[in-house]
Amino acid sequence: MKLLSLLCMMFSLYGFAQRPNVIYIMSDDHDAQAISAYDKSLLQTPSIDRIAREGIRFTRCFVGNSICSPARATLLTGQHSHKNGVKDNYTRFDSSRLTLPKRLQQAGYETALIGKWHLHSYPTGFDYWKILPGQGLYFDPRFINMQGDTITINGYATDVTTDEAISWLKQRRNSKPFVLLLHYKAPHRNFIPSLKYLEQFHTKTFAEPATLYADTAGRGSAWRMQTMSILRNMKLCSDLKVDPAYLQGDAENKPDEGEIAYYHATMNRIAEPDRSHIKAIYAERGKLLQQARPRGNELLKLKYQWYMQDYLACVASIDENVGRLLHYLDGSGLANNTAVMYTSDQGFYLGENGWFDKRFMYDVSMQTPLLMRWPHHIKPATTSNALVQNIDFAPTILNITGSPIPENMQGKSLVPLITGKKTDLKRPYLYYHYYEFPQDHTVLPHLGIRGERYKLIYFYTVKEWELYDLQTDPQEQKNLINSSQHQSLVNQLKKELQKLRDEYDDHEPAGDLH
Ligand code: SGN
Ligand code: CA
Repeated sequence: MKLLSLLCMMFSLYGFAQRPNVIYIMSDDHDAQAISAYDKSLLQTPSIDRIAREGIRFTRCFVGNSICSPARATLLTGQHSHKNGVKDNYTRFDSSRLTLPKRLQQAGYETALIGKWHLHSYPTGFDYWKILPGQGLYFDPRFINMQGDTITINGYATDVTTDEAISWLKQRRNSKPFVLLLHYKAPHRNFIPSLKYLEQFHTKTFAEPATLYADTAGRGSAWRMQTMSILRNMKLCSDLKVDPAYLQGDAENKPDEGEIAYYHATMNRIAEPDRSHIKAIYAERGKLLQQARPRGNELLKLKYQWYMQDYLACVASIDENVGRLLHYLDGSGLANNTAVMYTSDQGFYLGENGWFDKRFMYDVSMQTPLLMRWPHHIKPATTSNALVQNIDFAPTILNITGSPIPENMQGKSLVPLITGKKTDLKRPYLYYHYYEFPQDHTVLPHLGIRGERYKLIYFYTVKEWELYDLQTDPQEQKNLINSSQHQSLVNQLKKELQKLRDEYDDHEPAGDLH
């Protein structure tokens, strides 16, 4: 390995640099607000921030369908959901498609995928892969390897997934450049931190978002129907790990058998002595509930804090592991010629509107973090406010590797933005289409466009439109669709929406949208 690094360094010194490598890191449900490069109010993420400090941070990166499998299919194809066939989490990805990794292989790259996959078919186009089945497990995760065997690797998923990535990098023997997709399972629900970070976070108190206690009065059907409420839908036992023993005498909060079984199964995966320590911390939550019997907003107040403690502790593990990976790149001589991207499959509600989960076209869940470092190509500490979208990721990776971008990819390369050649992509509106209903949180299907200032949304199964002015109302609390001053804008935006539907060739629902 030492010899290999020495050779790499000699090649770059003498200008025989190989084509660049790319490491694409994608966490699951990691909201930008939980990255200190975006927002310092919740936690510090020094290692993820380092990518931005030495590279670029996108402040307006969005997805086209804010949910897991569709985002992953978009990464592979550079296409919106209606084109790549994966509109929801239950659809199998057609693995015979000519995807990003296959195109990279054709271009002479070595390709690898480690971590969450969630596309139901086996991965194709990767020289190496090791995936977490389904959503994956936090403790002692199971992986499916290329032989089709399911193996258990002891440890905490975020640590283990990073170990696997570093050992793949270490054992590489060929001289090809590589693209590695590293997909963390964390911080997906049910949020189960490692003891180290639970100990750090369980005593912290976090500022409440302004809309934590928002209610549904005066809101549209989709808002009223969603089941993303921390108060009503986040479960005490399975989500917040309150020991069911403490809830037995509380008729209103008594967990059902399924939840109790889930709680025990989850805890039993944690090896001792950590399990006992973790359970002791969570027992405190149970004791508090047993004594205080909080209801309504008082209960929400507690649930929100516990949610944040667990979610952010999961994020802290990711940050530590991103640090480990960057450190390995530094030490191995790979850092100089490797572009590193950090993103998530979409944003996530951290209590705004009283919610968790994603799905909605509102900015909280439509936005996704995007940070990139590529030494000698990206000026350190650059910020881009350009409207970019996850359909752009595949074209960007192809462009970095010097490979052609095929016609059927609907996104654009971000390389002109990251290298400072351009400041925007001449694409005034981004397209969005969400489908999955009623699973898992009864969010009605909708589509729409997002521009610099305005967002138009159409919940077509109930024929309800929404318009938001993101400049005066960034939290999207005031639907302006019936405002008389905005009617000509509404008509113009409807035309823009139709234009984008034609351009992207999306004809569902059929006919004109009224
Ligand atoms: C699970 C979660 C849901 C979540 C979906 C999809 N429930 O079903 O809250 O929306 O995954 O998530 S849980 O009780 O199992 O945590 S996604 O990231 O795969 O889209
Ligand atoms: Ca997700």
